[in-house]
Amino acid sequence: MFEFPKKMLPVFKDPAVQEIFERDGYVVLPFYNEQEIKELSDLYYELHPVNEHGFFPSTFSHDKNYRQTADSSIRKACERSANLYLENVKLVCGAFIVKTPSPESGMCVHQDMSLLDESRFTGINIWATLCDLSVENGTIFVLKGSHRLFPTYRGSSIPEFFQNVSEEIIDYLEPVLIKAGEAVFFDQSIIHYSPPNYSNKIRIVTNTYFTHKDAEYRTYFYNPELDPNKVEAFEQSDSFMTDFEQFGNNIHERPKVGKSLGLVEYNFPKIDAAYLRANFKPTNARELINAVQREHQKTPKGEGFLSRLKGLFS
Ligand SMILES: O=C(O)CCC(=O)C(=O)O
Repeated sequence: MFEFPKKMLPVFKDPAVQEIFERDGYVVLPFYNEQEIKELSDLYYELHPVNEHGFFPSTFSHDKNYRQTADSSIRKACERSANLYLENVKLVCGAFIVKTPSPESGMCVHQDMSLLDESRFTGINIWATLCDLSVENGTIFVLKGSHRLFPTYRGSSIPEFFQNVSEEIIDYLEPVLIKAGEAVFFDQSIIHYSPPNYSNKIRIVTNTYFTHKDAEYRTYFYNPELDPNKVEAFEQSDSFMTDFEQFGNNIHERPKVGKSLGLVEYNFPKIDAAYLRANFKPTNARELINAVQREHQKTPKGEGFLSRLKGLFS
């Protein structure tokens, strides 16, 4: 089992921003200017596969050209602001994350998969929006401070420490209500969630993953039959995120790429509802989400509604 570093290697130039990030697991900053927003929106409409629906990150696309062009163009568009705020980092992967209007476009309560040795390094997403975000169009919600509850190995084969209380966690989340051009920089180990896009417009954000310049990629896989108390570590290349073909596919299987570094001990932490009550203050997240859902049921918008309407007239 590993421990978090006593002191995170700083990546923000401004110590005050670094402090907020370390304390809360996220920080909101202005990011894209109007021209960058326009260029990225145009690029999305030029590139995106027509059959996308629901929740769709470009990293899940089977179209390698889409994945790679989105990656290089988004990383380039990020450079101006990244240079303003960050130091000693590498921007590893850029992607579009799109939610078409649909009740199926939500993303469950989760932490992102481990991509590094987190005893030394921190993986950070710059989740930057091209449109104003609201609870209605499916903004992100975070569990403030949850990035430091337990050191974890994360991947689709590894049980999550909060899996028995995923639903209850919603009562403690904070919505991140950011405007077009703003970004939330969040630690990949923070617990987060985003409800469906119940508006009548597509929601497009970009996500750019970065880390300290010296970090190397690691992923982790759990096969209890091999050893119930250990996970297998893999060394991966920096192009892992754009080249990995198993994302939207056979993600639960042992990675077909990377070099196995062998088995490492893991204590599989677990929390319950009492733990949440003792450590977090309830918020109005569920009320906000339910209000949008009730409104949608009264006056549905988006794909599900349109296809039902078409069904009535065809
Ligand atoms: O884009 C969203 O709504 C959620 C993104 C997310 O949860 C993720 O990238 O891990």
